[in-house]
Amino acid sequence: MADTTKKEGIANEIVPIPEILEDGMQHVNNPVLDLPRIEKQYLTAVKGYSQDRNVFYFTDGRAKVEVLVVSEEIIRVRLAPEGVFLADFSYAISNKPDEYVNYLLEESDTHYKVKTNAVTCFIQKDNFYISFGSAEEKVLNADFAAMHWEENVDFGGYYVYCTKEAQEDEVFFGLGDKATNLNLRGRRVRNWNSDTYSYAFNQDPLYKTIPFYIGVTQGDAYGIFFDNTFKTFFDFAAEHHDQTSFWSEGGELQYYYIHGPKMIDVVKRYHSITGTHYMPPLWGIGYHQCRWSYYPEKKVRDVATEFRNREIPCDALYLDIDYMDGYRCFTWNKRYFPDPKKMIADLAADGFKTVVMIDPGIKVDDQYWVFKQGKENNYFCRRGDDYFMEGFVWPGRCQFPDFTNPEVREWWGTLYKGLVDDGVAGFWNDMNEPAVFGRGTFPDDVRHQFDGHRGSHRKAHNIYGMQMVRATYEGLKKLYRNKRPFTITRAAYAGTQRYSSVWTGDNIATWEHLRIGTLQLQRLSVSGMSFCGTDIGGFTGEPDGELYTRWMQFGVFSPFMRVHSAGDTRDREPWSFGPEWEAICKKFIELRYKLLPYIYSVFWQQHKYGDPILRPIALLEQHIAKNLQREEEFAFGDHLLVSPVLHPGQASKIVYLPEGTWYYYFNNKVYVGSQEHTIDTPLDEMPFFVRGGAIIPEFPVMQYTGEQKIESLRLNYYFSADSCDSYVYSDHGDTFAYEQDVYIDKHFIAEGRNNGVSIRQGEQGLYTPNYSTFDLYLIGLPFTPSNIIVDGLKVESKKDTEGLSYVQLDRDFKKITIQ
Ligand code: MIG
Repeated sequence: MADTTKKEGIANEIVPIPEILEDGMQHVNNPVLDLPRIEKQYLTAVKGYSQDRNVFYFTDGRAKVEVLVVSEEIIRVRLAPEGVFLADFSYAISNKPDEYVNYLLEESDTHYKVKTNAVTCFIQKDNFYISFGSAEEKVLNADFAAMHWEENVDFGGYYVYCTKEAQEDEVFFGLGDKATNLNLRGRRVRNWNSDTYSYAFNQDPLYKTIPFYIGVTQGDAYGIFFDNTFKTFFDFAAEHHDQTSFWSEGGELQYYYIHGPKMIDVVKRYHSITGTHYMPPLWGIGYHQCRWSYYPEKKVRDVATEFRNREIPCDALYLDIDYMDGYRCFTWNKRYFPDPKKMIADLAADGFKTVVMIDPGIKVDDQYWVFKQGKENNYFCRRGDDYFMEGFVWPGRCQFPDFTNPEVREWWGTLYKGLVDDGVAGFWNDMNEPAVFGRGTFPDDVRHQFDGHRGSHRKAHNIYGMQMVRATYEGLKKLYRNKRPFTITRAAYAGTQRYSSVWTGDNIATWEHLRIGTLQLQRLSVSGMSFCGTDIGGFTGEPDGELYTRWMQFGVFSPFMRVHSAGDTRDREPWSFGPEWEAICKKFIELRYKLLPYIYSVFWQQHKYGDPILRPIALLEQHIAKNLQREEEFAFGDHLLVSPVLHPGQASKIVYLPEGTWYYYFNNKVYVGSQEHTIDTPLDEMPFFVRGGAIIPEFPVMQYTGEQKIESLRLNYYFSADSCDSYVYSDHGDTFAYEQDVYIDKHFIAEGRNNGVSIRQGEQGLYTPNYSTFDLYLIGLPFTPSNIIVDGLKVESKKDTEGLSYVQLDRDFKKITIQ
């Protein structure tokens, strides 16, 4: 694939310097700006190499390239233009290279090849082009030009560039939070965390930076993670149909090639280096009600009472900035909340957790303990000339902790103690792009400690929010002792999943934004941020009952399910739009609660194995070209597939179902996969399907998680003449004991035939579940069962209060056969 004749083309190409890309993704032909052009420098021919265990260094005489074997499937490349590498430090990476990997170096006349059991990395001798492929040397990703750089006259260092071939059929996914189509081909995007109130379709950048993409060509997928915290840019065959480039305003050209060829494996392997989500507390995946802001106390109590009176399940109520005293973090407004401890305790007794907001801006006020401590200890960020970085945010004049300093993070973690003692169960970190009124964010000259690798805000901007929520999470972990914290952040960098869930910021109450939300969450999920949600109903503007309700339906299948809205909007509780809409919202929130044991098991798959929670059709069927373009259908975990309704008045919609058989959830009608179907979409239903062969655990409807003890866990088996694996996970629900194997992951292998079904059970983990039996419901059997054998003994089915038959099984059964 690498073609040496192409190099001249690149050298003459007009490559816009990054500044003129400020117009974002809708960038069309660049105006030719009258700016001095600086010659780019390219790697030349390989002159030699050296090896140090799993690291290879290649040189062209001056520049050096490091090729590091991270694992059988992952290879990292770094460029040092002058032969000196920067310190090997990353906030994104959580795991060290695997030292047990098998690899070797092969040399031919034209190439060096670094080979593992899965990947071949080719380094072409005459031009230093680097490419990657399978062990069988099928190339998947190849340089279009040698890695290059350009002296950065503005602030020293280099702009660094990597240009790769883009294949004719290639499509691109990932990049975290981009409000655009799933396939990024033809797009130019950049990463610079930004507070983007009321953002529009295609607006870029937004709040988060995840410089990781997945390419799929000829049905094979690979990933590239460009671990660089400076402002980064990606061009996916936009400027040139046959090239994909990524570059940065500073830092090192350092990227990971992540082998597939299955897209889901690329995502899992990306997680293997950047970490997965920790298990959320069970209540964290229930339904959450938020707004800007619920106050005073009476209002909060009224909302809670309404939920319980109307029997609409809810696990958490949020307090936005107005709970604070003059927007001072870690304080209470005693006029609105005279006795917060009592209020929180009363809410807790009624099954509500309280979540509160914390911002990074600390009010400049010598009477305020947080400011005093920060000032005394020199914890606030300073400008290049040593003056403090000051800016206006909600509290007025503020200074900002340098979360890139480990000592500051430690301190920040302790500040939560008071609120934790008051009973607050979760924390929401906002404005951490960082956002500053008027000027947007910090000026570039602000200095950061960067865990000892000092740098300006250019380097630290994109990880500021991540380090804030990291400080929050790590502090809470100590304060709650063995209890799991619950955190949400708006800004993020790759790896933030280790510390928090995320939401997509200030969206708008429009149908278009409902659609954008479905794209954002699918994209976040394949970019390593599976625990994500939108402001259900839209943050700004006013939804009508129909939009609110359709969004709630999508919300059931959002990993994080929270209604939220701006301060100047009308009421947004599930009952705010009248009884007709309330009934449907209630039905769907109840559906979330029924599905909780399934959803929780999917979170376990994410935590333990790195599986993305939401899976676009492209990820399920990457070998079918047409499916790479589908955006509306997606899977939630292994077995559920949905296609949210995205238009007002929509009576039906065409839904593509992947291979297999699928049960329409609301009436158990069976549809054959690998084709499109027209599905009716009455207001109180949505296209929601269960995979034939699956076993889906179900809870009874509760008003909040843990309200009732489950004696017998319901399992719904959806027949298929096939074999299918299902997992049902449980643990304490709120402790870290799962890290010591105190959990139980039940594994069911169901095998269907036209005249019989058998289900075998296996398990992993040491936890004794609360339930002692299973109630197994058999859906869609093509025969009438006459003989049920459990571990060699014949049993009779039972009838429930609705007259439906089920089989009760000991939770430790080994095998059941139904004929
Ligand atoms: O300047 O705290 O995105 O969820 O309600 C606005 C008030 C600050 C922005 C967040 C939004 C939150 C709001 N915040």
